[in-house]
Amino acid sequence: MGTSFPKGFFWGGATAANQCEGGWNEDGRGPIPLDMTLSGNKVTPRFTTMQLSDGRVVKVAPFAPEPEGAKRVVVDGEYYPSHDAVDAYHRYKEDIALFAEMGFKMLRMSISWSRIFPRGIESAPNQAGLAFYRSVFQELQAHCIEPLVTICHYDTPLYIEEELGGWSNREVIGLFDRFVQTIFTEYRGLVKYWLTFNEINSQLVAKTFAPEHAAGMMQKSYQALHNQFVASARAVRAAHRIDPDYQVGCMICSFCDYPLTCDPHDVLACQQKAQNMFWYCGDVMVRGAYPPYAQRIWNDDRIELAWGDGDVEDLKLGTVDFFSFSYYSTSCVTTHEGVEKDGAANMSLGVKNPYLEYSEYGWSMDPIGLRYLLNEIYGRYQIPIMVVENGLGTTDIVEPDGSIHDPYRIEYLRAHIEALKAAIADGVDLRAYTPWGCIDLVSASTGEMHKRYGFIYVDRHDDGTGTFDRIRKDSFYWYKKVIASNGEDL
Ligand code: BGP
Repeated sequence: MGTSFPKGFFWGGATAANQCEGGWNEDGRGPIPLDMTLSGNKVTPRFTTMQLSDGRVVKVAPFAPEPEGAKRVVVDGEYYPSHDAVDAYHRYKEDIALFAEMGFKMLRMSISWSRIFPRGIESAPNQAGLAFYRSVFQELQAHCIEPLVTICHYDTPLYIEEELGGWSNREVIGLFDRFVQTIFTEYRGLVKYWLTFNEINSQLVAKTFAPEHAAGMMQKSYQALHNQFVASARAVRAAHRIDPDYQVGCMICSFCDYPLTCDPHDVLACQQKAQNMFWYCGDVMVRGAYPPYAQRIWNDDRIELAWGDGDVEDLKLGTVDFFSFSYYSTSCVTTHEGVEKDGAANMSLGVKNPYLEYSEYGWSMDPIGLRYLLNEIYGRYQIPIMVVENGLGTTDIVEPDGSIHDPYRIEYLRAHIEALKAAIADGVDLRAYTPWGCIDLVSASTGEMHKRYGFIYVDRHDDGTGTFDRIRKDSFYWYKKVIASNGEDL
């Protein structure tokens, strides 16, 4: 092909605090909604246990409206995956040593907001929380691994969600300001790359999962998203003020779709889905203003956004330095009836593509789509890009001799790295690749442990048993070789 990965390319992996740390109530950390949510079974995403105002305890399905006045509660004897997760809070040094052994140049990780501000509203940060991440960053620095830090990865403090009404309340922007300014000041010299919100567009899927509650939910979701756009833009401005070397990116979940047929209705529906679910966020965060088609979206969903003084200016002046996204699978869009839908717990929300193979979780595997999407994004924005999540979530088997053979994972990642290489040859300015769950961790959509992505296996199981021992899978040795050859030896 001629073109290869550039020198200094950031090979690495990605994690998130709530899915790997555990230590949910240690050293002053405050709870987040996910700490109060039960693991579901294989096909049912997590339920939330809530106490009604009359004292009764009920389980509330994902995306269902929460009963008035109900509070999330933790019930004795039930298993909450985030409480211990894979115990990275206590084992991060061992984990970082393993990442270094693979040759990682970058680790995408997140800071748990409620370790720093337990309820989100305190006027002074929790020193133990600050010290924890300082120690993690120093450990990474000692191993020459560059952190890429997600500031908010699905873990807004519970207090903000329950008492303040979450992100649809504008006040939260100010609380986020204080949080980001604290960490930007604290970690100067230890961190350079930041992402504001993980998969900021994911809150838009509620409509498709729960159409019966769509009206009120969408008004709330779009307002919450607007407030996050403003908070993110203000964070970019604060970062550049505090340290001109800071680079801040957006992080968007890739809804990458194809029209199922060449019926123009399908083609138009596909274009509109991409605008609604993907470009809507990228356009605001990269270009600094809502795109013209936003008006169509607001009209369709009868959205009326409340704007604050200064929002227009913040959005305009707080555009991101680079674009990042998660990529797992693609989907199809059709206006025709009777076509089979994608698998459960799959955010792509489309119909099956007859040309693709599917994982056991019903996620399509489409490396060509990655090259296609990278070209689409770069053609539109022409700013550096990082692919900060990608991978195959599946069951792994530990052999009697302790080895783990995962050729399916190697095959998936190899094909996707080839697609990255092809996109670079197409002219895309790609800077980093951090596959998801580089060490096994709790699944976001199912709360399971046995949906594994890692190069490193963790002995932890769906019922909460296990030793937390770390074991190198075959893919560990393969990825090490890939990194050592800068993507040549696949
Ligand atoms: C993304 C999230 C991650 C992660 C990943 C895999 O949407 O940003 O937090 O978990 O998906 O999804 P899952 O864990 O549901 O397999």
